Amino acid sequence: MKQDQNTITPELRETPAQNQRRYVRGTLHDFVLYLITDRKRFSTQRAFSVALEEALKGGVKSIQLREKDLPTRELLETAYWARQLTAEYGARLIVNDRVDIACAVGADGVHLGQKSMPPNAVRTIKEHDFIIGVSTHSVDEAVRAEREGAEFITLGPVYETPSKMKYGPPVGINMLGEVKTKVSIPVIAIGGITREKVHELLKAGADGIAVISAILTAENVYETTKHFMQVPE
Ligand code: TZP
Repeated sequence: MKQDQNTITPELRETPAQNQRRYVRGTLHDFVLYLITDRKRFSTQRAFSVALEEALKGGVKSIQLREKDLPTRELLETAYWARQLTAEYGARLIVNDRVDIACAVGADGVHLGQKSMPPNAVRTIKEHDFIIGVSTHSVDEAVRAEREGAEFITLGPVYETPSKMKYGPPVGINMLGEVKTKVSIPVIAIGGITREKVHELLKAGADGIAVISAILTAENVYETTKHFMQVPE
């Protein structure tokens, strides 16, 4: 597929050798912009649904369903719905933490936390065609996630987030650079990311960015998503 010159693609930022190693499976291209859900930012289910669909129309190719407080049955319902919606747009659906829900709805993978099952244990349940990402907050966690079989990691919060208490203090952009020298799986920056930060994150070596508020609370989710998919001038 011919790529737009201004589109964030790993190829534009990596040497061919690195590129071959990291993106050999192709699927991880979809994580250059990784949208994470938070239905509580919306007053109605309908508004939540419209926002996700606008983001998909705007070009996002991977969505993590992260609705940690939902009881299992409701989460399952939501995951079926999210699976259908993402499939309509040819996008990946990754379920936060719940390997069982991910398997039940035919999600593309799971995103594990530091207290979740380790990736190698998940792999014994789903051997093939199942992407495993891990949230990390330090160099040690990043290295361990890779050693345990993560296919990509998120690292953050890189910047201050409005809900600092929930996600911890910012790790800073320098840690991103350091992690990049220690792991060879893709590193997706997360936490407090706005469109203006994308350029410096890519320069620091991020293979992608993960976002909640900058997209989900945007006035125009469709245009904002499209804008995120373009490298700043
Ligand atoms: N993990 C680290 S920061 C964060 C998560 C889930 C939240 C990111 O949200 P936002 O609104 O993009 O800063």
